[in-house]
Amino acid sequence: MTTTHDGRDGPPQRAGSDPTGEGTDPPHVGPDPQGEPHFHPYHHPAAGWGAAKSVGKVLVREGALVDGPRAIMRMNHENGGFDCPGCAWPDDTKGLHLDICENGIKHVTWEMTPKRVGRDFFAAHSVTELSGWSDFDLEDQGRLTEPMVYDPESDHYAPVNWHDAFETVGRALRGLDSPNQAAFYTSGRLGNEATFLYQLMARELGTNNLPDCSNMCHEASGRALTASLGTGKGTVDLKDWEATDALFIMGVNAASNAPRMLTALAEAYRRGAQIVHINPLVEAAATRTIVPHDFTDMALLKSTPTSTLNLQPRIGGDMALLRGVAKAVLDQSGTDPKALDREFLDRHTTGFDAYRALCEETSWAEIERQSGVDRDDILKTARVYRDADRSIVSWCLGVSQHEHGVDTVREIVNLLLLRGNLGREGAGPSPVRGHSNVQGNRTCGIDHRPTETFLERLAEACEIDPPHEHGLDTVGTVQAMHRGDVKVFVGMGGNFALAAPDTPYTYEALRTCDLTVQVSTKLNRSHLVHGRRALILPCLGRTEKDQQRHGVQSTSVEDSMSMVHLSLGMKRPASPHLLSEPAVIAGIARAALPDSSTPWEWYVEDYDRIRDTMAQVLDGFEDFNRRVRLPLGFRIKQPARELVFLTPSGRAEFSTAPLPDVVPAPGTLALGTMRSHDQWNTTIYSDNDRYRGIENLRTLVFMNKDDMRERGLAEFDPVDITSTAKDGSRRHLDGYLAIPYDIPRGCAAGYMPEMNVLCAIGDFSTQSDQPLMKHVKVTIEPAA
Ligand SMILES: Nc1nc2c(c(=O)[nH]1)N[C@H]1C(S)=C(S)[C@@H](COP(=O)(O)OP(=O)(O)OC[C@H]3O[C@@H](n4cnc5c(=O)[nH]c(N)nc54)[C@H](O)[C@@H]3O)O[C@H]1N2
Ligand SMILES: Nc1nc2c(c(=O)[nH]1)N[C@H]1C(S)=C(S)[C@@H](COP(=O)(O)OP(=O)(O)OC[C@H]3O[C@@H](n4cnc5c(=O)[nH]c(N)nc54)[C@H](O)[C@@H]3O)O[C@H]1N2
Ligand SMILES: [Mo]
Repeated sequence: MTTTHDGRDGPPQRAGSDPTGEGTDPPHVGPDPQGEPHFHPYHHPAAGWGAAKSVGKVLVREGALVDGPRAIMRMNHENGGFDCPGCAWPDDTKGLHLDICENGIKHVTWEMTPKRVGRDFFAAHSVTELSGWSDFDLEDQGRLTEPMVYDPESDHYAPVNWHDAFETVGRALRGLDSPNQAAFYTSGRLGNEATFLYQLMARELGTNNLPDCSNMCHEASGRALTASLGTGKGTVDLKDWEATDALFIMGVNAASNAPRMLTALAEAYRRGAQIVHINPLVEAAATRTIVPHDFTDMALLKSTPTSTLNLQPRIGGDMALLRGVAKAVLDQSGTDPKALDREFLDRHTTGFDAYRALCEETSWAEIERQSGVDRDDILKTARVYRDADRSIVSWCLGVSQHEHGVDTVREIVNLLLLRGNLGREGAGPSPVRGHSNVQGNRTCGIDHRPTETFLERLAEACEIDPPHEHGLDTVGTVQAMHRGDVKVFVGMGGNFALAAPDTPYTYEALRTCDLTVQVSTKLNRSHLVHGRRALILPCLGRTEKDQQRHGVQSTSVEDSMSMVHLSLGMKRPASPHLLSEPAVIAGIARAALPDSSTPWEWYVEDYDRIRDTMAQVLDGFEDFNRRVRLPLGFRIKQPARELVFLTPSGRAEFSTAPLPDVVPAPGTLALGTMRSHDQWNTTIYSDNDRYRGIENLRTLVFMNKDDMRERGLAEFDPVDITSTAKDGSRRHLDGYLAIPYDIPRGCAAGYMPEMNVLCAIGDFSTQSDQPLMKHVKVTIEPAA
């Protein structure tokens, strides 16, 4: 790739990039490579000194050597710190003071950078020019400092005061023919209090158009758990992880994306628990780790295994694999009555006989073919499951982002039910959520399909008349914008342009809008791919002090295991012109709803007031203000954990879905899109993927060596990738480099968000409406 650089104005312009921003070239996401691409399979333990070294580099690069370590010591404290804005893994139950990880540190430092994007920057660079920069370069400019409005005459963003910015949004919203012409996106970082105000604003306006990142993430898990158990969340907490006999870890790259899970895995191994990893790739968490906060281990380079068995199903093969395990357990129950928990099945479940019959009918040949795993290995897994008194199944996107994601999560529950692995210590389903507060967002009302009970309570407590018609999710919003049906888009955090599927289509959709509003901390692609009018509204990050009329405010968040606790920022804000997210929402709400009787400004003076209202509306938030101030916060009651099932039958319901056909057609491959180690969704820290042995390369595709040989490909050979959508349309990424990798035949993998170019907008699951980001049907050929 050729680059030119005049040495003055920031990052180089790339000959291959698209400076008009109008074309459909794949986005250039990562930084300029720092050298030749390298691939050396990684053989070291996860975390440990490799992680420590990487942290050191980030601290130096961001110039945060003084503040970084100080902030890190305040992160995830049981009292008075801020919640790590990284992943949603829960804090240590013992209130451990150094339960931190490499990627959490990168995340915090990223927010605390001393670099700034001010009005001079926008005056110097037009939007057209910035459109040619990589996403890395955009975010690397630092923190946004004041509200900016797009000026089409000059093609530059220009400063605007908050009052006028709010009035611009207010006027646009007031001018719509219907409130359903607006959509309000949430990225999972938003705190609970802001979340509540945000959904209140949307519903007071009259729409349930509340798309969120969870529509691309764990929508399937929520729907499946609701159907099977009556509530859409996992039932276990970290204490259960500490007590369990067997952990089944499916479809998650924990060492990169939930690194604090490594501590739990090492601890489980040391006490003799079985740990089975189910993943087409043997990820670093499925090998061994050096626990980062265990100073002796660090000093002695002492690593602990984090796996007792690894299975590599084909992409999409999990459901068949689970069915096989269930079939084996049921077979065994013929001679071994203890294989099943009969009493549990009789008292708490329904549909067992039909499920048993279905397992009996499903042949081993079909199970082996669809899962891509040998019968022997499935039997081995079944033995682990049978021998454990208490089992936990944990999963993430490798399970959820599929056509049959809901059926697969329900199959996980089916398996757990067979041995009564629910409602007791050390047992149950445990989804690993993504963003730090994505679960809290849903709990606090970000839901395009709200329940009637929720709406009734909201109506009563807030004296509004909320709409009952379901709203748009993420894909629905993109399609509606594209048709011209949604004209105002508000992004409360996140990077919608790049995170959503079908990049060129999503770009067109955003460009069709009358107004796009992005509430953000850093410059990103969604500011450059904008509507006819556009605003950038910069806000406080989680590490920063949120001073309001009644003093410094804290916000609450909910982790993957339903623990709600306070987060208190302590850093001086990146700029005196930043507003908190609740204040931004209140400003928009007042401008859009001038006669609203909701006390928007009064709420923002003191977040306790928001919490008092939330306590009236949300189940499990009774006495919110007191309980959230307990040292570790509180756990939201999960009825299924108490064996109370809010299902139609009042019992846990077995599902009996047929196995889907996931075997790729001859000549095609199933491609999964995923994160590298050095990125946070659309935020890229470097071109390296340490645990997969990759340096200086993001435009790659991991392939099985036999699939490569069949196509005449050698390591680093350039390839063209073509996806075929359900509707037959084709999409391309050219010039990617093939990397031979330990992945089952017929499977391939590469990085999001670049590969969203291959994901057709219409290719979402009919069960969950989730885009099929882990199962893209592709052909891969030597580059033309
Ligand atoms: N550092 C860091 N942490 C993060 C994030 C980040 O970008 N960076 N993102 C956050 C967010 S929003 C989320 S949702 C989570 C995502 O966390 P992950 O779910 O770990 O995300 P991915 O990188 O998409 O990795 C998917 C994993 O599933 C596997 N997989 C792919 N297809 C299949 C399949 O068919 N079956 C099985 N069993 N496995 C499969 C892949 O090999 C890979 O290990 O992480 C959160 N934490
Ligand atoms: N192909 C493919 N696509 C995917 C996925 C995949 O696996 N494959 N995964 C999907 C998933 S699971 C997710 S969650 C989405 C992620 O989608 P998003 O959540 O939309 O994207 P992020 O990259 O996390 O958003 C980063 C931006 O958030 C802003 N930001 C950071 N901190 C704050 C804050 O405190 N407040 C505010 N207001 N803004 C802040 C910054 O401006 C930053 O640029 O991507 C989805 N897209
Ligand atoms: Mo996510």
